[in-house]
Amino acid sequence: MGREHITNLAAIDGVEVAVVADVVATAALDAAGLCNAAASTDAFAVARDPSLDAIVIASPDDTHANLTIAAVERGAFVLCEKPLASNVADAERVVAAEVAAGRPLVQLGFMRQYDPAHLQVATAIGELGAIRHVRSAHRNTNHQWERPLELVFSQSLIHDVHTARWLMGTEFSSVTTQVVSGPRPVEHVVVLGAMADGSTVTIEFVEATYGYDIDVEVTCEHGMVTAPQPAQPVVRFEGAGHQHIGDDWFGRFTEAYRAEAADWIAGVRAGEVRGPTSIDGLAAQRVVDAAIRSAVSGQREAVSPPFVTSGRT
Ligand code: ISE
Repeated sequence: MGREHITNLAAIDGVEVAVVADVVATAALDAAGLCNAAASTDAFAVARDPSLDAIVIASPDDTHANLTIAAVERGAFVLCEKPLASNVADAERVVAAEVAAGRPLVQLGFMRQYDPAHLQVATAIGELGAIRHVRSAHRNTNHQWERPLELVFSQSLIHDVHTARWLMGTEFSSVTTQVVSGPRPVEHVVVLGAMADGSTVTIEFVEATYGYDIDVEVTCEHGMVTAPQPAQPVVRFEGAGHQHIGDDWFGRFTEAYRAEAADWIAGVRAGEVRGPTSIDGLAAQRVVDAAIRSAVSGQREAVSPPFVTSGRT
């Protein structure tokens, strides 16, 4: 993920990727070589370096919160990959550090908000009256390792939670989770969300074997919208027609990652955060927390209300 950000940022006029940090020295050198940057094995020193205007955090999930706090405490802008933290308490610490810094500094990598297909849905629903239901289907490429439910939620389903909050403009009030196990502990997850305004959400997750495939559909008072698949040629060959789907998020969200980088930089230059915020990260983390509790309890679980501090919600 770090290499994706380096490549996209280095292609923007006037942006210099100055230092790349990785605890593995050869990986740091290798990635730094993509953009003639310096290499470091000390990410905290880089986050605290006052000569750097802005920091991208694409390290392992459980380091996101402390690295973000280190950068925010010295007033640096941050683009942090999702999740904001690996638990609600740490996500709250990040928001508290940002509030103490006195202004929004953190953008969270919920890149679907920049995906042309998702943006077309957001525009189309504007004409169709109140939103009644969002369905987000996340078919992930089969991972090499077996992820426990907590990681499936914090790495994958958290995107769908953000999609629903962003498109619907309302918060989750409760969630009910059903998990299907097979050869792997988590094969299939379904989450039913009740939203504060009475609308509903279903999120479906599968560790698919055939490719990386994301669908979103929104049912409104006067109509329904589904996201188009990215345009691909239909190749007719040996008696069949084929259309490439892709097998990871880099392919599916290429445009989204580029647009995210460009918007983040434009925000940094203007001294503001334009994309998804730390509050979005915390809100999504709270939904994930309740959904995991529901998987364990077998009950519908309430989602804690949105964080409110100094007028920011
Ligand atoms: C992965 O970690 C990601 O970051 C992708 O955005 C997500 O769609 C995928 O499910 C995760 O495994």
